[in-house]
Amino acid sequence: MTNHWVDIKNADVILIMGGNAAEAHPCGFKWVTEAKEHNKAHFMVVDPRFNRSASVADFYAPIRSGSDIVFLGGVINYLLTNDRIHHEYVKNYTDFSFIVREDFAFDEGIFSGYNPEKRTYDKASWDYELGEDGFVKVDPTLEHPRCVYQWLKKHYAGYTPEKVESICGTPKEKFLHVCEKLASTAEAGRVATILYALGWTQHTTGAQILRTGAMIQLLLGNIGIAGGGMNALRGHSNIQGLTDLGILSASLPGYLTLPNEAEQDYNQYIATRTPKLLRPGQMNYWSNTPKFHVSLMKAWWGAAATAENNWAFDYLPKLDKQYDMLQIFEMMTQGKVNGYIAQGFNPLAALANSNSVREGLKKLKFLVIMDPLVTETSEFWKNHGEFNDVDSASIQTEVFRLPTTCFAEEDGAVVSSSRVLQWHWKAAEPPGEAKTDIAIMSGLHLRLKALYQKEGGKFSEPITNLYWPYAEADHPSSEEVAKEYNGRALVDLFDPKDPTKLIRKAGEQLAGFGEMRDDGTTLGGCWIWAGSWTSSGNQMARRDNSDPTGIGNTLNWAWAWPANRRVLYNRASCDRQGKPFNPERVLIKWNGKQWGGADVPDVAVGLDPEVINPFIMNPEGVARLFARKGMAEGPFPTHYEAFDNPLGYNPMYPNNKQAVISPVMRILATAKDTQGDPKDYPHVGTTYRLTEHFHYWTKHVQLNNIVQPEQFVEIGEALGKELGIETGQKVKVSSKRGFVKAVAVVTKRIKPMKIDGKTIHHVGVPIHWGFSTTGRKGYLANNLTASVGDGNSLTPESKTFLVKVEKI
Ligand SMILES: Nc1nc2c(c(=O)[nH]1)N[C@H]1C(S)=C(S)[C@@H](COP(=O)(O)OP(=O)(O)OC[C@H]3O[C@@H](n4cnc5c(=O)[nH]c(N)nc54)[C@H](O)[C@@H]3O)O[C@H]1N2
Ligand SMILES: Nc1nc2c(c(=O)[nH]1)N[C@H]1C(S)=C(S)[C@@H](COP(=O)(O)OP(=O)(O)OC[C@H]3O[C@@H](n4cnc5c(=O)[nH]c(N)nc54)[C@H](O)[C@@H]3O)O[C@H]1N2
Ligand SMILES: [Mo]
Repeated sequence: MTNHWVDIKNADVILIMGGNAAEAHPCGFKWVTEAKEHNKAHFMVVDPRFNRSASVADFYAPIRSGSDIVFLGGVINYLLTNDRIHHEYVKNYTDFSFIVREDFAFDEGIFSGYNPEKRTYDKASWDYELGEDGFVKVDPTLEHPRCVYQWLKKHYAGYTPEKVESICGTPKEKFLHVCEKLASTAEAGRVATILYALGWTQHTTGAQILRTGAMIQLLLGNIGIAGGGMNALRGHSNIQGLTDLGILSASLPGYLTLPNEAEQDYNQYIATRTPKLLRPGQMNYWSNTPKFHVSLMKAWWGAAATAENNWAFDYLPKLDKQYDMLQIFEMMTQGKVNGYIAQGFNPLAALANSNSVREGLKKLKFLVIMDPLVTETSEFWKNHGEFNDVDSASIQTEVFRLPTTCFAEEDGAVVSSSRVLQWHWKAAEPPGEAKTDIAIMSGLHLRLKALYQKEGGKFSEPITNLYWPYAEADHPSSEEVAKEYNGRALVDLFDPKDPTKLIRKAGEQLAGFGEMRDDGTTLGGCWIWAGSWTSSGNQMARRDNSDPTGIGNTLNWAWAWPANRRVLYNRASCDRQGKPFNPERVLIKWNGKQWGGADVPDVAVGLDPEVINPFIMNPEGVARLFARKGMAEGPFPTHYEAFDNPLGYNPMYPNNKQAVISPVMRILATAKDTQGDPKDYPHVGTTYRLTEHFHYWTKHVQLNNIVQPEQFVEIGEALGKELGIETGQKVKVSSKRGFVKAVAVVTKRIKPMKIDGKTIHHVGVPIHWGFSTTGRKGYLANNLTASVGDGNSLTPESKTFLVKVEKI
């Protein structure tokens, strides 16, 4: 979230699109209710189903699953053609006036630089035009035909209300209602928030859907504003912490990135991560990368990370590809993986295309499961009749189960969607042989280290030299690990401006990332978390919820990254002179001498408010409507159909076969020949959650099984009538990849849509069933989905696929 849960109460307009917060985030959803009650907020839901959130909304509009970019592109078109944008904000704080390179082009769904054989882009032309001084050329009059504003207008001109109706199935007047309500927040005194989750992310165009939402918020001047923002309602408890810590294949902690295969040279690696300024007088925060990177290397390898060995740069893997889960499971099916550790992860149930995942698991030599529970993955080798019909005797994979504790059985911090790190305390002793994840991982590490030390081995230094300064080597405490993330001084640190002034004594905790150094004198495991455990103690354990201004920021409750800031980019809530756009909801303001207010100011260096623009993480200082080379599909979000799609062509660019599906969609070998044909699979399937279950584990809990006892699928009344299916009857739902059998719920909540003249029905498949359960067994929803992913995030397309429904 750019903002935070409580801040939703400050919104005038709320759009939930691509999420169902009333169902999946019922506790945080109360802030939507607060906004409605105390702020008369207008609350809108756009979803293929009239879902639980829609049932308490002021307004609901249907949309065909997989078509959100048409809808949101249509909103951009509406805002630009009707001139409903926040002019001052857009002019000063975005790249509206920046000029784009002359060789950048777009034609019928494809940008310049496309190689159809390799399905990749050469992104060279996707850039601003630079002057001789190295800075981007701008045209403040906005008349230059290649300025971002003119490009935007041109790119979205075809995204008309009529197109939205015919491609998304959203009636034109409903679409225009959403446009009008969002547009009402272009004025400084009003603000809209956008709340989203998997209905946006789990598409092969997912990352671009989110971008389109963010572009709308920028045009409206709603980023950095109380009650505004782009707010990802995150999933698992602490999944925010997972991304913060970089537990993704290509990431390092704090959104630093691993080198790729071509980056063998340390200086080159650092140089590409410390970009040059693109506009005069700006400040690019990533220029601090070496301080964060070196502090991280010191945390991992201690004395073994030296200036001479480039701070152990050679110890980092250099990636030849992104080893995300789709990739690993593809390699597994090809017999290229010996062993796999599933830690708190149930891939057989969770990952797309379960049948292919199972084939991969069968080819492993060994599989380690770290989980408090038995899972489908830990039992993949066991015959469960129709639900997991395998021949156990033929499976050679050796499976080890290492029982872990769960969160209530250990101390630690959980990071919420709000970026708030909140400490919690152990409530119970673990049962049986269960050990904490830290103890298990430490045990593995120490044994591997001992083996390498005894027997030697190729390039063992990254393991044998790992810095391990914990009191009990086989069980570091949560406190020790948390303090390491924050960082500490390794020697006495003096003020760079006044070398006689001591700021930190050797061993002392750092106060924030501003104290990190690139000369090996500081250590810190996750720079964005610096400040969470300072010399005055554990900031995450703070529990003072006082809120002097009433805006909801509670700066003394736990601790938020970065720097305890509650609303990111809050500098953008004020004009260039530092005067709040909305004097009624002040986050920060400039009093002529300094910044102050209800939040930690997001300003770079010095206090001159007129010089440095608010988006200091970009070398141009402003937010990008033109994404330059940042996205795989192109600088402007563009509509493509899903891998499985009901039309077989792209109704936005009907004359171009290259642009039917995303031209850079990740299509795994395991997805080959698995694309569904609408002739065989005419309905649009989607998967989702129910409040009463949490993924695949609450089916071990009797109470949850009582309230939600049996697997079901939802179809609309029209489809029910067409197929002669009534509520309570058993149906089979199949895709090109597999099938599920379940009880039908025939509902008014799903209505047929007319898409480019063709009638389309949606079929809803809740995800929670499987065969490892103390309740009734069911089929894995992911029997239906394909091994394809978004070209940027590699997220599987769980939200749109083609199915056929039959009565059994
Ligand atoms: N009770 C409960 N709560 C949970 C979870 C749980 O398992 N149980 N899981 C947690 C996790 S890990 C996560 S990630 C979150 C997920 O939170 P959400 O994303 O809110 O949950 P979902 O139910 O997966 O999907 C949300 C909505 O997306 C809609 N949708 C499908 N396709 C499209 C589309 O193309 N466009 C639009 N606009 N909408 C579409 C679906 O109809 C559904 O209403 O929930 C978290 N909360
Ligand atoms: N078709 C379809 N597929 C989906 C989705 C969808 O909407 N549709 N949603 C996707 C999303 S957003 C998610 S997040 C995934 C969820 O997929 P998973 O994360 O694989 O599902 P969970 O059942 O939550 O599995 C987490 C496991 O962690 C264990 N666990 C709990 N606490 C601890 C602990 O402290 N330590 C360890 N080691 N283990 C612990 C639990 O017992 C559980 O077995 O599913 C994804 N798959
Ligand atoms: Mo999730």
